[in-house]
Amino acid sequence: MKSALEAIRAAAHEQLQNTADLKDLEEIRIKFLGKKGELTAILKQMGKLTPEERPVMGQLANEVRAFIEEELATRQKALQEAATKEKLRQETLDVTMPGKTRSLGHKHPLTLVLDEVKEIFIGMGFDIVQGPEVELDYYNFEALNLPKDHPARDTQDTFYITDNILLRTQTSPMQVRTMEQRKPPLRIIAPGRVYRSDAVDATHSPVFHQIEGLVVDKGITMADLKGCLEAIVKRLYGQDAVVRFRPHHFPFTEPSAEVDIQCFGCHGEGCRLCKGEGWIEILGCGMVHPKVLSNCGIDPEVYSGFAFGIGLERLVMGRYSIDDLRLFYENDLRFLEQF
Ligand code: 2NM
Repeated sequence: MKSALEAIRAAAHEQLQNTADLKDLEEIRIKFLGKKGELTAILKQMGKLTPEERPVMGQLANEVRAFIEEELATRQKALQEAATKEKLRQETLDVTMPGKTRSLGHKHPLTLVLDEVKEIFIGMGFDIVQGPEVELDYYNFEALNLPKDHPARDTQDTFYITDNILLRTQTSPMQVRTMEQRKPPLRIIAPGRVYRSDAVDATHSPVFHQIEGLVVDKGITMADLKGCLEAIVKRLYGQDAVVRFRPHHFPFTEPSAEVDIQCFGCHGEGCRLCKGEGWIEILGCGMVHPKVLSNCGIDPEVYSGFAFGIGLERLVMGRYSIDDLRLFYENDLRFLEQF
């Protein structure tokens, strides 16, 4: 029995040295110390020993058990440490590695200039209003003094959805809606997308952007219109921009005018940029027609106002010397990245 116990001790020792993981270790524990294990099997034979041999063997068996338990514990600790170390090694973060840089997007040139225009108007006390692109015929035409037979209502230019629903051809329907809802004094601009049934070329698109403005109060005159618009034009094109007002006609304003700036290419001499004119048209404006005011519930005997419309694309094209409007809508990064 003594040699059997010694053999168990030697076998356990050798197998423990070769364990690769904690699972092996548990198998070895069961094999030697478990209920059906080798040591237990030997101890069951103790009854066959003489009374003199029994305590000696008992002690030896206890020694072997203690030896195996201690080696198991030592081995377990070593394996656990190795496992932790390996886990840490795998999870190591190299904080000196270069990061993955993301390229930052930026605003579209139309948005860039629109934001600037909004800031100028906000600084002058204007509110920004926005509203539907799908409009009623009433707001887009009728209320603006464009009766059913008016040439500007031509179905060739307007995208109709039904007889009285259409895609707005200007943002002035928002001026009408605002006049219906608020009382003067009013100072608003309505920027946004508008639609006209035009074929695409370098200067036309079926979708483009307008910034329309409206001021209504007691005692507003043509002098207010001229002063306000001249100030705005100089903020947009520079303080030495030369501005002129030229008589024009719009159904919703009376009198009406167009505003030109002297060509910055030739200073009025005439060149390719201004098509030999010396002047470049930049906006339309006028005193709000009394019929428009009364259509919106504002008494034209008490109040007067002026209104204007600026084409955003043309403004941006002038600002950055862009000669083809299609560039704004094609989303070619080689173009967009320049702003
Ligand atoms: C323009 C030119 C002149 C205009 C008029 C109005 C309203 F609603 F007050 F009558 N809004 N916008 C207007 C006037 C627009 O665009 C070239």
